[in-house]
Amino acid sequence: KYGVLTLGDAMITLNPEETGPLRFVNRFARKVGGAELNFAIGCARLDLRVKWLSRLGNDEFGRVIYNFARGEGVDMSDVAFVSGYPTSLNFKEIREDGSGKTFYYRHQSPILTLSPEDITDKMFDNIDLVHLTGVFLAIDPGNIHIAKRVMEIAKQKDIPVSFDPNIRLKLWSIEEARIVYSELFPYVDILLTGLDEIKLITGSDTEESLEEFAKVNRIEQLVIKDGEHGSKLYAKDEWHRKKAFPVTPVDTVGAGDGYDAGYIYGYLHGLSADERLTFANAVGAIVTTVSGDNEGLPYLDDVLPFIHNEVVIER
Ligand code: KDG
Repeated sequence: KYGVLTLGDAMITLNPEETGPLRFVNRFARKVGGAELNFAIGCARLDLRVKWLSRLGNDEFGRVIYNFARGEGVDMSDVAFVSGYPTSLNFKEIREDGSGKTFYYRHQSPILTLSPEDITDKMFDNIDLVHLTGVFLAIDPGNIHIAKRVMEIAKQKDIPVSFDPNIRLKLWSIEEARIVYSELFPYVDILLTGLDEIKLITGSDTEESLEEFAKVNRIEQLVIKDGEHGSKLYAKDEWHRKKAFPVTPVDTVGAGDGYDAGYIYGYLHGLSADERLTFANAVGAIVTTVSGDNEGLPYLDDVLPFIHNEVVIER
């Protein structure tokens, strides 16, 4: 099995039991979220080995997240509980079309206690790819030093690095984000980004400017996600495009993380560029059909029948 390392903050997600503006919602289901943890769960369900490096509050909610992730088969050996930093919370709003918004209570996140010295060489043993996202970077200005250390060790060991900017403008400004991203892009081999995000970052989303951006930053694979319109990849001077699968979304939060897991699965298993896009599109689409940030992530056995539109009979 291929091994993946990721790191980031997780939180208790309060998923609304009814759609509409948050201020009118009275009932919530207690779930678990966090971009990098969603990604890790996505990888585990696709039968990859995955280690999620993090810190959790030494509290009841920290235990919920720990047990949940462990139950999903995520390697939790580099997760520690810290006192004095409550586990983060996220109240979600879901609109009638399945689109979501997040309301964070994560100003004192336990991951603030993580420092570059906590990153050791040993964590990279048997790792075939490292994946980071911009959510981790947005939480604290100092996190860039941790991200850089992770990416530098990965480079030394010849481990490819994937990155999803995952812009969260509730956590930092686009100006702050741009500075941090520009320092990290040169380390990135595979960039997985939303079309709207890359426009925010570079100021343009024309294919010409994206090609230039990929060349300047030596990004080997530039993957552009565009939700219901599908996704495309620029690699080796060529564009590949794949349409999205038609689904009726109930909750789109976490679809991008699922997409990333699907793409990385395809990359590690040597799928062709077109097959990678199709596989990742399928994983992202399936995620949107289930309520919750990661509940809808498919198992490996679910993806191919979905792609080929096979009816699975269960009785
Ligand atoms: O990508 C989905 C995540 O964003 C969600 O699970 C939690 O908002 C979240 C975050 O910042 O990680």
